[in-house]
Parts: sequence; structure tokens; C-alpha cells
Amino acid sequence: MKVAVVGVTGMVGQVMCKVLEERNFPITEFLPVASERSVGQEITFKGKQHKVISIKDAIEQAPNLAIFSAGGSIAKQFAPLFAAVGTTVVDNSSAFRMDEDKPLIVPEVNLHCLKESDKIIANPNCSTIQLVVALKPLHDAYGVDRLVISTYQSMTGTGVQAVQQYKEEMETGHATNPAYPHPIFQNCLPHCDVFFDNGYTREELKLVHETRKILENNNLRITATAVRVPVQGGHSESVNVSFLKDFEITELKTILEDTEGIIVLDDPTNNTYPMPLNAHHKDDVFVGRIRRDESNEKTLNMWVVADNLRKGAATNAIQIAEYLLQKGWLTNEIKTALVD
Ligand code: 11C
Repeated sequence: MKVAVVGVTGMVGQVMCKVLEERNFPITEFLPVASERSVGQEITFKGKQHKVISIKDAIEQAPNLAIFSAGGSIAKQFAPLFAAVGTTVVDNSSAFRMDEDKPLIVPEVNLHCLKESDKIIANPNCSTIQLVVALKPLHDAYGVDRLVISTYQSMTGTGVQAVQQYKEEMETGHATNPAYPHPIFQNCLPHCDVFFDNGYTREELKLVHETRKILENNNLRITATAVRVPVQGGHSESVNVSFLKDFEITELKTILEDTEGIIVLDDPTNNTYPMPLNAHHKDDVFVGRIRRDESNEKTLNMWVVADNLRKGAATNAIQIAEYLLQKGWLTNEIKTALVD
């Protein structure tokens, strides 16, 4: 397998390399790709040094797979060029997520939406991924009707500049090149990504639209408030779910416990509940504080935590790639046809 990681020097790109190594993805040729200013830089992958190449050079090599974490405009421009040479692209940006003809995939939830002919596959937003992993088994059992979500999102979702802002504010009280319009050290901002005219942020609307697409129900009623918190380990979400059918809380917990990819941590008497510190560097989605909403019928409260750079980005993308590999769909057929 010839595999390109596009955006290899970024925060998510680096985690992608780590996850590819850890999961021993069968790579015979590794193509680290980044912007022109990083070309020639050395990257260590599986104990060997590799020179970063340009995206155009990578397309010429027609890899079987290109995993993108390079932002929406790079993805829009270059993912179709990779697809045209037969490469399958798994893209972590928002560029293609809502395109009707592009699948938006969380392997625990909707692998059935993938087809052999899909050449550009979208990886959802981190806050959506952990939400739908926790919701899917409950949706199957009781039918989700309405969701009220409040997120507590790690600074790593913004990137290196935000983590740097936090460090400088902590050390000197002032950041030289802040990522946010306000301090993040000892603060929290009800503001993730840009605001739209309706008063919601792009992050909040991603939660609405991506969740509907992945759960294949455009009638789901969803509302969200996304908050940035001075945390590094992962994103947390308070999720209030109203179901169509009533549930029994012990049965509901058992359903979550029996679902692959979910770890239930829910023992309030021993102060046991999910926290971003413990989710850091892990691939599971952690669920706790599972309790009935006593103010509303058929409604549940739960707390969902995951490492946003791993399950929320890199791991999810690589799980998609593993499925494509297992199906035998990373064949680079177009290129073969051209060469023949
Ligand atoms: C954040 N969820 O935490 C964002 C980061 O659409 O993939 C990822 C943005 C995206 O700010």
C-alpha cells in the first residue's frame, strides 16, 4: 500500500502517523505531504526518515490512499485530483461532509453507507464523532427524537496556535499571537469557530447537520452550544436525549456497555465518570453520568468524552481506511487502467 498523509506536519497529521504506526497499517511506501515551506523536512515514520514532498509530487505517485488533514480549501482543490488518478481520499476537513454524493463515515455507525466506487470519503467533525458513537446503539433501541448538546472542547481542536496562547498566558499573562479573541487560560469561551447570522457557531451547526446525515434522519431535532475550555486531553459533551420510546436505565447502560468502542465509566458514589485527562491518547468514547432527565418524559442525560485528535480525527480516518483495505477497495484502479 502506497499511503500519503497530507498535512503531515499539523497536529492531526502527526497523530495520523502515530495511529498508522500503532495499528500497523500495511504501508509499503509512505508519502508525507505538506505545504511548500515544509518540503524537504525529515519525518520519522516506523523508525525511518522520510522527506516531506509536495502535494503535486504525491499526486504523480498515485498512492492507493491519501489521508488528508490539511483544511477545506486544500481538500477541495486536491482531493479530486488524487481521485482522478485512482487514489481513495479520506478527508478530515469539512469540505465534502455535506455533499450528497460523498459518504460521511463513523465506522461504528454507518459503514454500510460506503461503496466501492467512493473515491472521496469525509471524516466527520470531532465533536460529532464521539456524539454519534454514543448515540447509535441508543438510537437503534429507542429512537432519538431530540438532542440538546453542550460541548466543552479542548484547545487542541483549534490547533497549535491555541495551545501556544494558553502556555504564554499561563507563563507571562499575555499571548503574542492569540488564536482566540479572549484569554483561554483560566477562562472558557462560548465560541467555537465563526458565528452565523442566526447566532449559532459553525461548530454548533456541524453538530446538527453531520449528526442528521450520519444517523440518516433529517428530522432529528438538535440544538447545540459549543464551548472552548482550557483543556488538552479531549472534548467533553453534556448530552440531553429525548427518545421516541421509553427506556429502562439499567437496560440502557447495558446496551452502552455492550457496544464496541464505548467504555462506560459511571459510578458516582466512587467519583467515577469520564474526564478528558483520562481519555487523552485513547481511542474509545467514554460515557458516564447516565441518568434519567426527571423534568421530561423518555429523556436521558449523559456525559460523553473522547480524545478529539484520535477518535475525533486520526483514528476514525484510519478505521475507515482499514475497512477499505479489508474490502479490497484500495486498488488504485483508474491508474492501472491508464497504464494498461
Ligand atoms: C474544534 N471541532 O474543536 C473543531 C476542530 O471541522 O474538523 C475540527 C474542525 C473540523 O474546534
